[in-house]
Amino acid sequence: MKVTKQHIEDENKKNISSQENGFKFLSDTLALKGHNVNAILSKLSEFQVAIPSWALGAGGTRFGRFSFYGEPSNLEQKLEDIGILHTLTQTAGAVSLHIPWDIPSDYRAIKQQADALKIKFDSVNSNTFQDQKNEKESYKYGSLSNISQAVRDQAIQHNLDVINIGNKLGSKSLTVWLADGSCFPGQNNFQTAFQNTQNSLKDIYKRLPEDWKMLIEYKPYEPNFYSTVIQDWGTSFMLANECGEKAFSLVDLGHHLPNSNIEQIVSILMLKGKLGGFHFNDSKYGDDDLTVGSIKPYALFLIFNELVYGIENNPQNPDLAWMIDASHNVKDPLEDLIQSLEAIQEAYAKALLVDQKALKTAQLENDVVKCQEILQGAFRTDVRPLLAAARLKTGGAINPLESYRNLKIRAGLITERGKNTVATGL
Ligand code: LRH
Ligand code: MN
Ligand code: MN
Repeated sequence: MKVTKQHIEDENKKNISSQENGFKFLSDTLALKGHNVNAILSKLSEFQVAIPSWALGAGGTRFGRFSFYGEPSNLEQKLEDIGILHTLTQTAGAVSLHIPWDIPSDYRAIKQQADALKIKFDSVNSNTFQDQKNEKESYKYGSLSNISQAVRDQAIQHNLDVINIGNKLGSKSLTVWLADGSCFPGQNNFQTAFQNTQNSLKDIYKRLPEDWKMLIEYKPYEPNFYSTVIQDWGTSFMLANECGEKAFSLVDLGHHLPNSNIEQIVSILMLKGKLGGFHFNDSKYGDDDLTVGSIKPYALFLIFNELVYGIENNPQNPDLAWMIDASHNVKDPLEDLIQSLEAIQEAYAKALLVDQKALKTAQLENDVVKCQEILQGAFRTDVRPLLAAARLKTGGAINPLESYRNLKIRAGLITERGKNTVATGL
């Protein structure tokens, strides 16, 4: 299934006049307020988010999984799906692989396919939270933190293998998320588990290629329900500092206890030059992996406000690896990802509209009301014509979701792949 230039042009003809009207009104209004609309459009076009190879099939819970027809069943088909997303949205120019779920069988062919679709290989993710076929040791009681040196060695070697795979594809970072922890008080010695993890991460870090980064993800609970070794940003930050200057924290929006002030975490990590990557999703209760912006769009905007501030003011912080880490049980995964990409661009565009100079002045005057007005003024702006204009500039669809449906892409995928497909991964 391929979305052609012609498809998009035909689709865009249907929406072009309302887009032009909406864009003219918005860009005139923004220009009057002193915004450089072209600069905003360029920033939106440049902002590319990696699609995780595991989010293209229908997700599930431990209570069941309801498959979605026409799901990709191998890496080639997953790249095809990301190609469709990227052609429509012009925002999904990267893929993030989870190993061993998506090991390429033919590296040259996969690279060629990705190049043709203009998809880069972003961070590679290791997996020591599941036991793999033919492996000697089990991760039941932890991986990098395990009390057994043999288990730790196996987990370290897996991470080195993942780096090696990523290297062949052009990836430049390794993302480590550990499920390690304990289910009951007394099960683990906190200090031993932490020290083992630190030593194991340092062993991996020592073998990281010169131009690579290591991104350390944290999460307070699940699958362990009493303690998690890398439970929060502070722990991840400590470990990154211990490893060295190429190690960073990775923030996954769903990996916080309810009501955590994520924007403040983002801000301070950037100040310290230690924010390396980002997993987008939304959450109501925990690590729900819901569509980005579907539950707390204002929080997402505030997070982007800090990201924009950090990108402008914190040269000590490197470029970030952006990825969507969402999945859903009841939606077409591609439609879900289109919604997430739109929500990310929307929050980014709104954050770019924050008048940072006026905000600083209002802060210096302790004008609390004005500070709030400045942020909410940007948040309340309907920026959708800006997003569509940015997409149009590079050949994308004015309305990706509508075009996805009009072009009957899912039906095409079902015809090609059949009804009873099962995606690999979670
Ligand atoms: C853990 C996580 C991590 C994994 C992915 C599958 O909850 O967010 O990023 O690699 O989910
Ligand atoms: Mn994640
Ligand atoms: Mn998660």
